[in-house]
Amino acid sequence: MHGGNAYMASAFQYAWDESDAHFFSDGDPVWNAGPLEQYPAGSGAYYLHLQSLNAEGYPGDTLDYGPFMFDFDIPEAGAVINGGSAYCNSANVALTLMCGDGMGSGVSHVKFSNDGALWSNWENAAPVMAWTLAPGDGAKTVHIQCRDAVGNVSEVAGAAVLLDTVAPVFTGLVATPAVTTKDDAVLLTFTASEALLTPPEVTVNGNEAGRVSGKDGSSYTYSYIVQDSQHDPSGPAEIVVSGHDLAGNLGAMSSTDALTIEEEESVPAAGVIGLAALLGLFAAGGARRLKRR
Ligand SMILES: [Ca+2]
Ligand SMILES: [Ca+2]
Repeated sequence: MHGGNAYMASAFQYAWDESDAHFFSDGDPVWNAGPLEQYPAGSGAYYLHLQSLNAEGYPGDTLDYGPFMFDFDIPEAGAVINGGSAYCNSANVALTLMCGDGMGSGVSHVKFSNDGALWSNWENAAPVMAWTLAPGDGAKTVHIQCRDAVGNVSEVAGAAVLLDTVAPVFTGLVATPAVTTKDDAVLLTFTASEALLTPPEVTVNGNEAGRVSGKDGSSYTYSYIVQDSQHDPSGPAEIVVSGHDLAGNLGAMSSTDALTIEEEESVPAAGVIGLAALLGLFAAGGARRLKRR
């Protein structure tokens, strides 16, 4: 039955699709001469399936070739600076790549620019990449472009950040009253040069003062109750104000000019007697008791 060239393939049925297996039927096209050229309908993984036919048209073995990867789609570029922070306090930043290529061949290379004109060389893409911003404080944009494994190049994307290398400055410290003694309430006012991450820390002779009011880049008011001579010795008090700006720069001011603490006056004995007498007057209502003193 299968004599002569019965086992020799004289033609192939073929199929070209995105499945890794194919069940041939009589309807599949036949290839018996010339090159077999196939084109993908779009990006994706494609397979070429062949089934040999002998001269009498009987099917033999099947062969599956593939996957052949096609990627016609450009990748998408993106990045955030220092984990997405709006501010940075150094020109040396970390770019977290947010590039994607969907089901394509994958992002393989990236390049960066500070001005959109002068670009770095293509570098192998990594999840986090180091970059140096253009010098000088202010708003910065890093331009990013990526390339997939077959060479499709993305549009240019941007990542923005505000570079701030200047620490906040605290000025205009005033203590009211400026001369105090134990148990006095002192109001401390000052001004911060810029917005702060959190309200500044204020200490008097190392003891914490409490915030009354004040916010972001404006005047602050703190209150402090003068403590005993162990905590607040007599003489100029050291007041320290410190705080971080939004970029994390720490600023601090120390002053011994604003507040003087005086030794607590010892209450004279006559004063005590006088007070007791006055209380006695109200308690007893009698002039005789007052007279007795
Ligand atoms: Ca692609
Ligand atoms: Ca600053």
